[in-house]
Amino acid sequence: MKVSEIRIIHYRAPLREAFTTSFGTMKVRDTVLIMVRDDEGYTGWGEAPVDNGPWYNPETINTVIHVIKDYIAPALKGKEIRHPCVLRGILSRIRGHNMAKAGVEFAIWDMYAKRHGEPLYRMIGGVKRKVEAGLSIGVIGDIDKLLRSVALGLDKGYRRIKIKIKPGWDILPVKTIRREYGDIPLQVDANAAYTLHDHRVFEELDKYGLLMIEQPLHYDDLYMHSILQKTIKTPICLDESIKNIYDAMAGHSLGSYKVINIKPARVGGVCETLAIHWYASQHGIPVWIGGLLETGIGRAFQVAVATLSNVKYPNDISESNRFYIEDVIETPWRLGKDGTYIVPEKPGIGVEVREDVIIRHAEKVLSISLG
Ligand code: OSB
Ligand code: MG
Repeated sequence: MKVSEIRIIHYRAPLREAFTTSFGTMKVRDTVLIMVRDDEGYTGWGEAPVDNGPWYNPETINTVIHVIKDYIAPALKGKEIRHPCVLRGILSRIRGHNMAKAGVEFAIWDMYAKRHGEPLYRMIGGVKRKVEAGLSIGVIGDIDKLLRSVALGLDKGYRRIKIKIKPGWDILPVKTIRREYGDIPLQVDANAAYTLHDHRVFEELDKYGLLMIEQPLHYDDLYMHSILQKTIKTPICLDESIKNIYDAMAGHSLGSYKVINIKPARVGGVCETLAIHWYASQHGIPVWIGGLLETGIGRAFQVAVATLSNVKYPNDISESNRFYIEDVIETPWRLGKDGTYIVPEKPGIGVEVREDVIIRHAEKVLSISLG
């Protein structure tokens, strides 16, 4: 197949509830949606779930639009794409910009699977028919509100609770949740808010039987994490620090982590996700799929990769209506009572994209013809 058109959409929708991490608060969701069309008229959708600034990773709305328009689109012009993973070769001159690459790769995967009349999860070797969801709760800063959110999450069936922590909001919330809700599956995510000087916080957190501590130290670090992991028994899970298979290999050799949170968009797409997933599988390292407040389109890719065999923990895949008043897909993601999503069996990502909703919330639409 050949890509004949790429449409880049800056999508902006208010969040139903603000989401606070150690690096900031998000009230409105700015993201980039991508549509591709091929020479036979098949289409596919993807999402580059960036933020409105370089907060979670270095990319922004404008860098994603710029890199797709000025580098990715020209590189695809006239190229025969036999399989979505040949994109890694075609785009290899472009260093970094994983989310821009992922957004386009996702759309090409959706289109490729539709051409083959197969659901995406089966085309990538997924084996699960249902995927488990966990809830990620932001830094709330109020114990009563936090406890209500935990109760609500457990009530909805989410299979584990993750709370965001930062200095000053770490031990007390964990201790209180343990006191009120006992031995529930619980983990914390620091989003790189600590240094090794804070080792006492981790020694204390180590007493609460957490499933894992996610990204405690610097977002690019592997070495300091390896030192911290030696001093605590709770597994360290890396998120920000693992941007590709090379980071995964280096971190494993150093002993920096025991679990990986793979966000397909962070690592540059489904193909890199597969590489990391199978590397981890061979080395006995469990993984799970992380999220970035994706719309229903991005969630569909999370669901597809969460069907892989070495995904061993619940994934950060929230229901559509948790963050969005109206999602961009026809059957919004809804959790079953058992805390799982049923994996769509329809071709491609298996959800219908609602262009009417997208147009209503589109800040900017750019259409590039490669014909
Ligand atoms: O570190 O996992 C993270 C959201 C925004 C930025 C970073 C992270 C998160 C989440 C994901 O915790 C929550 C979700 O998508 O449901
Ligand atoms: Mg994280």
